[in-house]
Formats: sequence, C-alpha cells, structure tokens
Amino acid sequence: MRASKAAKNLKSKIQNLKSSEVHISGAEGLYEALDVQNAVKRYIERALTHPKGKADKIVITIEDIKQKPELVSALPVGTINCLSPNGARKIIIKLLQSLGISKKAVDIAFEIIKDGKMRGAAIITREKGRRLEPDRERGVRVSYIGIGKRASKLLSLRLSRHGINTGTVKEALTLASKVVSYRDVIAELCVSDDPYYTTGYVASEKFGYVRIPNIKNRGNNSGGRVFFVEEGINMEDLTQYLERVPVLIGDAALCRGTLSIDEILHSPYK
Ligand code: WAQ
Ligand code: MG
Repeated sequence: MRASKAAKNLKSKIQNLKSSEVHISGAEGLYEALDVQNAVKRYIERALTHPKGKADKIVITIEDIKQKPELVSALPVGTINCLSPNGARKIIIKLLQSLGISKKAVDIAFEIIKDGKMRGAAIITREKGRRLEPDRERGVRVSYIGIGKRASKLLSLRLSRHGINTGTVKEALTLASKVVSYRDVIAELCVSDDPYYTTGYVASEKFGYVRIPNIKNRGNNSGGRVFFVEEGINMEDLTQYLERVPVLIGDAALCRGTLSIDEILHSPYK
C-alpha cells in the first residue's frame, strides 16, 4: 500500500517537483489468500488515519506469490538505556565496532543518515566503507516481507509486555530480520525519517534487534538505513534477495526489555 496526498503549499511542491504529492505511508505484507481482503481493509484504514494526515490517493497492489516464502526467525528484541543523540552515537559505534565494522564505515553511515534523502537503504562495506548501491538516491528497497499469523500474534503479546507492540516496531523488526539473515550482511543501522519518531535500532545476528531511544532529537527530519556488508559481496545476489525473494517471519522473537550496552555486549545472542 502506498498513500499520499496532494502537496498543499508551494514549499512542498518544490520539494516534490516530480509528483507534487506528499508521501504519507507505505506498507506491505505476505498473506494467505483468505486473509487478503481483511489485510486490504486494514491498509486502507491505516492510510486514512495516519498521523501525517489523511491520504487522498491510495495505491494498493495485490500480487499472487508463486514462490514459497523462505522462513526466517524474528531477531530477539532489546532496548538500550539511552537519553541523548550523543549517547546513541557512542552506543552505535560500540555495537558496530564489536561486530568488526570499521570506524570509517560507521562515520560514512552517519553522514548518509544525516543527509537523509534516500528512499531505500545504502550498502556499505564493513572495512573500507565503500558504497555499493548503484542508485544513491533510491538505494536498495527491501520488499516481499511479511510475518506469519501465529508468529505475529505471539510477537504482539511479547512486545506488549514491554509497551512496544506497535506496527512500526513489528514492521521494522520484520525488515531487519530479513536483512541480517543474508550471510554477507553483518548489521543494519536505522533511523526513522519521521521527525517525531526518535527511536532507531542496530540489528545483527549477533546482538539481535537493539532499539536505541533518542537516536535523534525531536523535530529532526533526517533518517535512513545502512546495511553493512562483507567486502567481497555480490551486489546482484544481495539485491535480488532483498528486493525480490519472499521472506516470512515464522517465529516470534524473545523480548528482553531494557538493557545496558554492556549487558548486550556481554550476552550476545549468537
Ligand atoms: N527498504 C530499504 N530502506 C527503506 C525501506 C525499505 N523497504 N523503507 C524505508 N527505508 C529507508 C529510507 O531511507 C527511509 O528514509 C528510512 O529507511 C527510514 O524509514 O523499534 O519507521 O519508514 O521502535 O521512517 C524503527 C523502529 C522505525 C524502531 C523505522 O523507518 C523501534 C522507520 P522509516
Ligand atoms: Mg516508517
């Protein structure tokens, strides 16, 4: 589902020259045929009640997936105690460096996210910090992701014990679980481009899905995603997997609540 509304003022018209449409919300999922109608209903409702405003254009695409989805487990979820963007920066550097990602690669990632103009994710090699995505405006767009019914219910239950059972968290967790399930992807760093959503995350097989509150200040528009990959990665294979291969989250994650950075570093999940 993609929802937008016509740009109201000149400023947003200039910023969106191509379409003069303001993006409101986008979402996708994988469903059993019987559940499609209900899913579509929920997407429409979501587009019409979004905090960014009411959509005046909603595009729904429904596609029959012939390929059986690959099953991936959701990463375990934890939240780090973090009170400021400065603190967040330190935590991110610690986490990524202990995964073997160079300071240079991390600095490049911060720059990309600060610029925050991409629609998809940037791909950066872990040592030299080389940027690999062919289109730097679009980036790589993760797609064909969903979560199974049972896993979704169980995950909701576990997340709600920690007060974080929201669509935003579930969808980001689904995306991250697909991304880091790819062998040559070491980690993902994500900051929402929503100016009022200030919790981001670092995801990796080793430490799971680590939420970082106050990753940016309220009102800050910048955001983005960076995937850190092995130097010799084959970009065609990676892009094919992220953009085209259906992946379904089949298992709910453990939810560990709030932890310190040292607890995370000293009790890796894998
Ligand atoms: N594939 C790759 N990159 C994407 C995709 C996608 N499907 N969708 C968005 N991005 C990139 C793009 O550069 C956006 O600017 C950036 O990610 C942020 O997107 O547990 O809502 O939709 O509380 O703003 C994190 C939840 C929410 C943390 C992340 O991202 C938590 C979020 P947004
Ligand atoms: Mg979003």
